[in-house]
Amino acid sequence: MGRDDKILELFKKEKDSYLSGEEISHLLGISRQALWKHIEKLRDAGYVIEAVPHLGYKLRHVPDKMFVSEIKWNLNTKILGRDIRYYETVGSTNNVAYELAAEGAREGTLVIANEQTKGKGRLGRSWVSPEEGGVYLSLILRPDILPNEVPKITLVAAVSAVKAIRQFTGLEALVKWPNDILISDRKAGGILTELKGELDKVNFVVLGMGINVNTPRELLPKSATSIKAESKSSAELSRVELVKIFLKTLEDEYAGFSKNGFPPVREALKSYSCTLGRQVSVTKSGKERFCGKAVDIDKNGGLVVELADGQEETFLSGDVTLIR
Ligand code: BT5
Repeated sequence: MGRDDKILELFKKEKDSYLSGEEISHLLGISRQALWKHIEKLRDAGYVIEAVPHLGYKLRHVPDKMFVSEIKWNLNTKILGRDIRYYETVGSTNNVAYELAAEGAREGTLVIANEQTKGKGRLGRSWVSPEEGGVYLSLILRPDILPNEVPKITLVAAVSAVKAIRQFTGLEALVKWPNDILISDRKAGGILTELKGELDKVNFVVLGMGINVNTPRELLPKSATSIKAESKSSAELSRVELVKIFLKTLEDEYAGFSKNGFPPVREALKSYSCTLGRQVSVTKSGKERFCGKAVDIDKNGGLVVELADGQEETFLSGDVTLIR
């Protein structure tokens, strides 16, 4: 935790009283002048910090910044987000998390950014990640599963994202198999799961998620939306709160998956799916195209599609377009 984060933590712990400059400097082991510089930096970031002579400082307003101390404040997870790396701007949080994981970072390490300049989608596609508006995060996981089961982690995350958005906003978010989060049939979020492993062993998984929270629609691709655009209120939503709810939800779902396996995830996925029962077109590896009706999610997380000739085809990966 950096000094700014420590100062914020002190303010929040003592939110009803003033903290003297002397006290804070002493607790942090820094000079009054250095403290003043930190206070100015926090003010520049949008924090309103009142300074009253003879009384000291008091925090009056907290902006929606995804600083480490903001996410950690009252976060009730045990593993996810206990170690957090925050970036104002980064290429891709997935790439940073991948490097950290390769260096041995522990399970649950969270990499989060205010903006991505090279946000990644699947298959070399890009993820539009403008500053302030969205959540761009990656988590390092070290699941005890085989590499061919890793796509199930994407589904665990998709269920968690939908549950978190519903809890946070009341909006009817749904999963478009396998990795899209839709609200009113428009894409509001996406998941990118990457792994390092050998044939029969997973070294680590990087679970990346992007959610458009306050992002103005004009900055997004045509078919996309944001939570704010779909909400009735014009108020800005707190990305920090959403992240905390998501981390807790994912931690519970991930623990459930590790303990009970895929069946409960499959049931949840089916109930939150906007794919089942619809006519779809599925593209495999960006090439072959299949059209039919999505009829089931099988026990491995695959999408079962009934083709025009009545045959069923199961897809373990692919891109789905909803036709009607
Ligand atoms: C995804 O890929 O949906 C996975 C997106 C994962 C993004 C997160 S952000 C944090 C972490 N770090 C990263 O670098 N990535 C992850 P895919 O299913 O391939 O969808 C990509 C397509 O979604 C694009 O080709 C666009 O059509 C569309 N798209 C791009 N940006 C979008 C956005 N912000 N909102 C909605 N749709 C978008």
